[in-house]
Order: sequence, then C-alpha cells, then structure tokens
Amino acid sequence: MVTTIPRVNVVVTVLFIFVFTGCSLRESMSPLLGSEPEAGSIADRIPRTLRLYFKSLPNVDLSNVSLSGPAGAYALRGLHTMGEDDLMVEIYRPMLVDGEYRVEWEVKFNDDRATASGEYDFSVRVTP
Ligand SMILES: [Cu+2]
Repeated sequence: MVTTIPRVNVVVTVLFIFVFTGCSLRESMSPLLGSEPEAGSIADRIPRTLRLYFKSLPNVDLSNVSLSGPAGAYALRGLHTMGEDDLMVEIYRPMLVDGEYRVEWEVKFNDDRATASGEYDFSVRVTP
C-alpha cells in the first residue's frame, strides 16, 4: 500500500517526460510552421480556406490536404501555393459549422525527396 503512491508518481513523471519531449521533438522536426486557422485555435468566423505554411516550397501536384469534421470529410478544391512556402485550398462544401475539425496534410517539397505528413485540429465557434 505504501509503495503505491510513489509508483503512481513515477508513472506520471515518465508520462509527462514522454509527452513533453515527444511534443517538442515533433514540433522541431515538423516542416509545418503555421496555419490558418491556426492549430488549436477557435475560429470565431467561418473559415473559407485553409492555408498551411511550411519550411520551403511544397510541390502542389505531389501534396495533399484534407479536412474532416462534424459532416465527415469536406470537399476541398483548388489546392495551390501563393508562392510563400505555403499550400492553400478552398473549403468547397459543406460550409463549416460550429465544431471540431481536423486537417491532415501530406507534402512533398521541391527541395526535398522525403514526404512529410501531419495533422492538427482547430475549432469553429461562431454562435455564442
Ligand atoms: Cu491562395
């Protein structure tokens, strides 16, 4: 009984270390530098587009972005780059409503043979 509490502490500490180093490691290695809507953010306006910023210029033809949320998979159209090491795509249909969304991306860069991929979430909360 007496040893139970320290053991739990050790497990919790190890978990924390794992989670924190895992996060920082992933962040430093991910070529995704930012996005609109931002990862983890709560949008107070309906987003019409997704924009992802990378470490270098993505190859649009060899890259893909997808969006899922309350209505399942969303149709996106017109994946392109604005030439600022970004990918941009229009959220075609259905229109977003309040809820949780997940963006998944898979990117090939012009200056890198490797494929990079990842995902992030954001929320929409327009109605008070
Ligand atoms: Cu654009």
